[in-house]
Amino acid sequence: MFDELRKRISGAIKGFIKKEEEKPAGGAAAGAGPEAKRGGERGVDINLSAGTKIKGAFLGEIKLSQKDIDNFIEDLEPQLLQSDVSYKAAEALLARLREMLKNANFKSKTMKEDMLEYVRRALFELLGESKEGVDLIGFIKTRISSGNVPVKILFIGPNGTGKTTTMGKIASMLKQDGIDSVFSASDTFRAAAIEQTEHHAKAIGVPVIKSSYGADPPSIAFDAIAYSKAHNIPVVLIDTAGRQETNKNLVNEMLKMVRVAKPDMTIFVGESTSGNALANQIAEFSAHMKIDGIILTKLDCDAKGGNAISIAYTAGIPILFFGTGEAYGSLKRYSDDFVVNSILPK
Ligand SMILES: Nc1nc2c(ncn2[C@@H]2O[C@H](COP(=O)(O)OP(=O)(O)O)[C@@H](O)[C@H]2O)c(=O)[nH]1
Ligand SMILES: [Mg+2]
Repeated sequence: MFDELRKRISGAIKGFIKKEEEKPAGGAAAGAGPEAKRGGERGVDINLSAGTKIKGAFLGEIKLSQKDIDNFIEDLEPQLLQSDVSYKAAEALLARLREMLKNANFKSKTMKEDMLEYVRRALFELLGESKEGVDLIGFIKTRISSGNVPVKILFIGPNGTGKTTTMGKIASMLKQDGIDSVFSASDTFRAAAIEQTEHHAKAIGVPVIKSSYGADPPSIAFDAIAYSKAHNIPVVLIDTAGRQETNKNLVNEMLKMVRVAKPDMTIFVGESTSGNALANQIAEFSAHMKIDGIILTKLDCDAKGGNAISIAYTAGIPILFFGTGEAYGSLKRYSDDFVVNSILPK
């Protein structure tokens, strides 16, 4: 989880500091001239070259020259891109970092830790701009206490991303808070999908409304909603079939589902491991229907981790949860803190 991103960011910082330390003294003397003076109103604007580093060590404070900042940003950018951070998110992050570094004073002893702290701050700033997601469980509780039930949640997304499993995780989470739900086994397309939904329903202890393979998915959702009303079950969780690509049939089926079930919330379930394809999938789905939130699954299998940042920053749709394993308990509510501290723990 985020391992590659963490390693690559730390590696870029270490490499940058090491490179600067290894600069030959001769080159340093030349570099110390104009670079050292640039923007030097504080008197400690020092190019991190060997000659000026003595001054830096002496003064105990280092200010990076423009050239040093440029070098570092150039080192860092490909590392971010290779960890699945999208170009747009990487550019935005680096622009913030660049501004921060311009005004930064470093202690020579804690240079590495200080640099890491600046990257953390830039990440917090970037994620702070992304759209804040609703607290799904809180939303459901508010609806229940105002008697506005059933609350209908629709799960959509490509094949195999974890829709059914995630639906189970949400049901389990609700159950822990004493809230009942009913499943609509509306994936009538994929082999064994109905049995899989029944398996989860049994394990969690919730009813499931099902039909046969090939049956009309919205009509099953319709029945599940009727069942919830008849049995006083406040939440209906509606599964759907995914396809590897969105196609016209699937879109029509989805639109019919939205018309019939009138979901209160439509959640896109996507795999964080699917790299740059994920942003396209989200864009394709949201071209046809309103997506209220994203659940990013398989973060535990995602060695790179950059997609969490890309999607949070770029999609314009909030991430509600991360799936971090196959167990029902492995659903982590999204927070900027969780992302930044998982990438770069303090
Ligand atoms: N490691 C891991 N596996 C997951 C996660 N979410 C789902 N899965 C697994 O992904 C596979 C496909 O999940 P499924 O719910 O059937 O996907 P669906 O086709 O979208 O309904 C199953 O083996 C799940 O156990 C997750 O967060 N982490
Ligand atoms: Mg499924």
